[in-house]
Amino acid sequence: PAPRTVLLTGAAGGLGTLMRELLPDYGYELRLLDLRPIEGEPDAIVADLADREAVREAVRGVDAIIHLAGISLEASFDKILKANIEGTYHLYEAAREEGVGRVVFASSNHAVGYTPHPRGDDPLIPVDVPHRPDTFYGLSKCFGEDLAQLYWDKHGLETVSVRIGSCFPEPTSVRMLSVWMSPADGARLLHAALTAENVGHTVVHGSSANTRLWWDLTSARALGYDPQDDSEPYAEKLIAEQGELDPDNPAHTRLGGHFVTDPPIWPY
Ligand code: NAI
Ligand code: 15L
Repeated sequence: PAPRTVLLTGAAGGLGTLMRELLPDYGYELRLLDLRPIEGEPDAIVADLADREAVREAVRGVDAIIHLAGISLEASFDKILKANIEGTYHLYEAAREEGVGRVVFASSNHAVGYTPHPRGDDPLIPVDVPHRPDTFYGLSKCFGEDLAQLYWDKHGLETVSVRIGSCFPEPTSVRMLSVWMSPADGARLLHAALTAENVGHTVVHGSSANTRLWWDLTSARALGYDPQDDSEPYAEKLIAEQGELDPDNPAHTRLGGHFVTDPPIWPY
């Protein structure tokens, strides 16, 4: 049966806030979890993914989990290790112990951020390119995807790993024209990932049907995702303000954008 009660981790964050508004329209009852309290949501669970007992209690009785919680940008290895690597492991252990059948994992383009994006007639980036993280942050998303594969193969716990491009109300850079996912398409994709049958562990690219798309949406569409939005109406203004992408700048030619060229965050 289609899931009804869904735990949304990271519910206080940018994407969590957007999805809290949009997902109830699909009939879901959301249970919210975040480190931070959420204004106007007194029932939200305030817990750290480091707290295994709290995480186990939070997953008890839900039909599925949308896992957005974690550090969403580059940070020191220690911080990434705790929040994204150990935190995601705790969540999967709790899901296994409580018999939750499906996780939708917020992976990221930064798991494969060093991948060059297509130019001219090059084919779109397929979903099975090798992991090529551009940061410790991206590396933690590689870990999450591999953890998802392990829990499917060993325990039969299904996951859709969504390598999200940029999900914000509007694209704000020329790069984002290629990887933007409108919030409405984000909700469509999460709904498809929650309801498609027999997903095992499936990796999908998460974006709208952008005119300047860099990656292949085939595996996302196979879940039933039918994106309705395109960043193109924003193109003229953004290009006038920022210029075209520079073919000699890796921050413009690699999928991960500036994550590829930003200085590392010390201490490691
Ligand atoms: P965000 O940083 O706004 O939200 C993340 C939330 O997770 C925060 O509210 C934070 O308090 C919570 N959190 C962090 N550590 C936690 C812990 N140890 N225990 C419990 N909660 C914790 O990030 P955003 O943009 O909402 O992204 C959500 C997820 O989607 C993240 O996993 C991010 O890596 C992923 N993602 C987002 C993209 C986007 O375009 N917004 C693109 C690619 C991936
Ligand atoms: C991400 O993974 C980040 O969480 C988000 O804040 C954006 O930076 C996005 O990628 C992006 O690549 O634009």
